[in-house]
Amino acid sequence: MKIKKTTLKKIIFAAIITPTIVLLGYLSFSLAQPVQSDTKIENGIQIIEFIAKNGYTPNQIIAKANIQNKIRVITKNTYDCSGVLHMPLAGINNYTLKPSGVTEFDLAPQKAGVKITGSCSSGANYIEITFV
Ligand SMILES: [Cu+2]
Repeated sequence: MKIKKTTLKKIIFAAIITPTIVLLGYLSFSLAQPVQSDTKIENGIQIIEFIAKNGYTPNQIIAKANIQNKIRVITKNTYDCSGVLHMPLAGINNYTLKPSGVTEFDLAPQKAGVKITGSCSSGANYIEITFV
């Protein structure tokens, strides 16, 4: 049996293009799936962690919406003004952190799109938590 050249071209085309489309479709689906965040989950609670020393590191955090949170602030010989944290939407009002150690604050689940910002006592250092 003789296969026409055009038929052969169609077969090759289909053999290459079809898997490519399937692969691209799968990739876009899998990339769209889980929400990317900078946080970790411990015992079902989202931990939003940053370091306070000469500012806040990181100072932009993506967190998951609709889950109970804990804001965890780590200090390491922090004697500058970032040791006083002001984050009113999280109920933290000019809170003086211990100079070294871990301080945790409970934070209720937040809706997607909410941004909680914070600053040091002088307002020079900034941190932003975005819920997605
Ligand atoms: Cu400051």
